[in-house]
Amino acid sequence: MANGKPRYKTYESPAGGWGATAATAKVLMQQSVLTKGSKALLSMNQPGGFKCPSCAFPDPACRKKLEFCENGAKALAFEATRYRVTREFFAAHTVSELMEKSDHWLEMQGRLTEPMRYDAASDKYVPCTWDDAFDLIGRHLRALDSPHQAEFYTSGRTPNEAAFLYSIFVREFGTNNFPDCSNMCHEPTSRGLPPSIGVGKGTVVMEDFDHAEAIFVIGQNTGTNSPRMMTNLVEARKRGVPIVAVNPMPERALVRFADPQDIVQMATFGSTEIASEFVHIRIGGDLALFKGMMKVIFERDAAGENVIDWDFINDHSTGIDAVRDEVMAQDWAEIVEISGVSEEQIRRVAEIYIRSGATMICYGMGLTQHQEGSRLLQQVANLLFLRGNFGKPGAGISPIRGHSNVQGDRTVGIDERPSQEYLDQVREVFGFEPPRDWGHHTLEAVEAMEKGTARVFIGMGGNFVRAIPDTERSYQAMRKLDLTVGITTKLNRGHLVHGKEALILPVIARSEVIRTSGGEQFVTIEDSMANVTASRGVLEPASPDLKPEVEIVCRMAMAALPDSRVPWESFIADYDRIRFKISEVYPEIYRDFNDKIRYPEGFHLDVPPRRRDWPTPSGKANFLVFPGLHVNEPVSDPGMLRLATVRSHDQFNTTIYSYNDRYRGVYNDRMVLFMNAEDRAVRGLEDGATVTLETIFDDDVKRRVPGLTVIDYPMPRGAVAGYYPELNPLLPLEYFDEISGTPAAKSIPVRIVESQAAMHRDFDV
Ligand SMILES: Nc1nc2c(c(=O)[nH]1)N[C@H]1C(S)=C(S)[C@@H](COP(=O)(O)OP(=O)(O)OC[C@H]3O[C@@H](n4cnc5c(=O)[nH]c(N)nc54)[C@H](O)[C@@H]3O)O[C@H]1N2
Ligand SMILES: Nc1nc2c(c(=O)[nH]1)N[C@H]1C(S)=C(S)[C@@H](COP(=O)(O)OP(=O)(O)OC[C@H]3O[C@@H](n4cnc5c(=O)[nH]c(N)nc54)[C@H](O)[C@@H]3O)O[C@H]1N2
Ligand SMILES: [Mo]
Repeated sequence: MANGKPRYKTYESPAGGWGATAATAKVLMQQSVLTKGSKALLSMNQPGGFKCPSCAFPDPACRKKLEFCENGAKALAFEATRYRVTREFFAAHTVSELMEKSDHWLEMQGRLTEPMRYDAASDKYVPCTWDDAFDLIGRHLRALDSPHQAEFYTSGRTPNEAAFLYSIFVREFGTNNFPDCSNMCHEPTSRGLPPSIGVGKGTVVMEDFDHAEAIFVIGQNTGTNSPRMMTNLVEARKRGVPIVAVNPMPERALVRFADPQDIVQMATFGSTEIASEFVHIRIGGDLALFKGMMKVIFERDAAGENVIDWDFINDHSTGIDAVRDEVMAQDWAEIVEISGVSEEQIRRVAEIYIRSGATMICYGMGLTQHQEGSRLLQQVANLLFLRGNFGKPGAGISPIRGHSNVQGDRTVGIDERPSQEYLDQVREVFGFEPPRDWGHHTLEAVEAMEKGTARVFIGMGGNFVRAIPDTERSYQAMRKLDLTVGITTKLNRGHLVHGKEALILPVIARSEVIRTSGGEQFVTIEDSMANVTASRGVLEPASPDLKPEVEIVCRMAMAALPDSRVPWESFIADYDRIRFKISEVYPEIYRDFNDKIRYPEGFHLDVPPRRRDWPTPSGKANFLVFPGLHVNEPVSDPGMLRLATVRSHDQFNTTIYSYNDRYRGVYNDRMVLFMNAEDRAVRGLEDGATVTLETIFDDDVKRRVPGLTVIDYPMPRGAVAGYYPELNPLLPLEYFDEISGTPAAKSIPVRIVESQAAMHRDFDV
């Protein structure tokens, strides 16, 4: 539980500014790392230093100032914390006792210090040697009837070198079972965009912010989840570039922001208005908005206005006619009803788009986590095609990725559906025949656990059981396994919900020095805009008994594959050897990797659509039809509300830093439900009432979360929001985007089933 009384209060100041500076200092102090943390902050995102372990937004080599933000500092402070989880800690608590503790409490215990093995007799984790740990993993993996009985999860903080070796190890072992965090995140980008533009990545780079004439920020809480991007938005606004924010929540930083890195603005208490147009979209209303905008463009084109880039359309694209017919058939009344946006505003936003000679569309989980997230993104591409917004400065599509290396992990092989060409290349370079069939994504992995066909789960980072849907069911599935392994920096729920046998293997973190027999090593990561840079930790490892992720992968491989053809041992000492293999497997993008990575600013991986080169089957940019206006199946229940599960300002995914969400005015509470006052009133509820939410879904499972405090909040009618992961029990495992397998975590149909009058609480919203 939180310390202190829940408090709800509107945040009046601009986001960023002194509030962010104060918060940075406070978190460093709280983790008792003021001097150590401050020293490390000076190296974060600087050439020769390490990459921020928080989000995937690039850091420009050209900016001469400190490149970190409040939330990056938080991530670092919690990683560099003075607190330790030792063998004495485990001796003092059974796993059942630890299960009773909150996620926040677990996080606050600090860094893990040595490998631990679960002992069923005492229900405790007990110390074990690294040798014994690898031995146990090897034994379990070798005993399986089929390699497909193991699931190899990856979270996006894992650097390229470890992820690449992991992908080779698992394929030599014989499966493509690579559930990963991307499956719950930007998978609609990875699967939805290739049919449109030929790549599943964004097409913009940092410099594009300087040339954009309009920027859209859709379904993304920039000030919290990629705060360094605020600097780009502030600069663009100062140049007079219109910024259109599309969001059911009027996120504070997208309204007004003071840049903590801007000394003048800080000294004068100034701030910049960010969104020139705020589109208060209904949850899942974006498709209708995009269709409305396209309709305006097609109408005006038909009236003879020069609003479509016909040169681009004729030279580079195919399929516009079918899209035009479908869009023109949509009815304005329905577009307005489903989007929740007036026709007048849609026309205004379309006008901004039409007037701009170069538009960037940035988006986050507000677009991807819907039942048709992948096809929704194809409509974003359609909209961009109409004005030739690919392959020119200042224009393009910009998924804002989550984890700092989630994009890189996919590039170097963490992919449950690898291409045949890539597999041929693996065979060529490593001399074994990799498995050809698709493996499991995250939801399929859970299904295999439920059925009992999965026997072993290895988690390379992350907190699988808290990140996935249907919490209780997922816990049960996990507990059926023979072995669960958590390769990790911190203790989390994923280690407490475990198989019959279980291991916790603690790793050296991003900010820490990696020393091997070959000397000091660095790793590499790929950011959201396809820049690859080196990351070199500066702090001493939290304990002498930690191992780098690379070594852990190699030793798991050596234990599981005694007859391997891969020289695993050699990779442990010298990471250049791994990078050499990466350049062999990906000669086009990673040629001369070891040379290029030595440039202080790193290098950019080629993204063909930037050159108007389209690696699609048609060789063109494809306009794709997605009929209708619904990204989620309509639900006919008069009491239905659409629930978006979102992040607070003080969390990193399943890691809860505190119970506050400053910009949304919530303190000491995470069990809240943001709701429109009229939706509340028609249900006969008071502001501050406590309610139980229930999922509306056509199976027999009762999914309920009680104890949520209703807060009046400027949500559109019919839309509510609350926090992930607390609300994951409401998200059915079967409620996802078919194309990508991504859970529709932003649009869960729910109803209120029980309520209690408001308790006396400190309310001022
Ligand atoms: N500090 C911090 N940084 C992070 C993370 C973190 O937890 N903490 N997580 C990292 C990860 S892995 C990721 S993926 C990113 C996530 O970053 P975001 O994409 O910003 O993630 P969310 O907070 O889940 O919510 C996104 C936004 O979508 C809006 N939204 C909900 N439904 C809809 C809709 O139907 N339409 C539109 N247009 N908007 C909608 C919500 O109001 C919210 O503002 O951030 C990364 N960076
Ligand atoms: N309802 C709902 N569910 C969601 C989402 C949502 O918006 N709503 N978002 C989804 C998204 S976008 C994502 S990306 C997933 C996140 O899913 P995950 O990536 O699995 O979760 P994290 O909370 O980021 O993982 C945190 C853990 O990673 C470990 N860790 C931290 N640093 C390191 C490191 O350097 N090395 C190693 N080996 N381990 C490390 C620590 O033990 C820490 O506890 O959750 C998804 N689930
Ligand atoms: Mo994510």
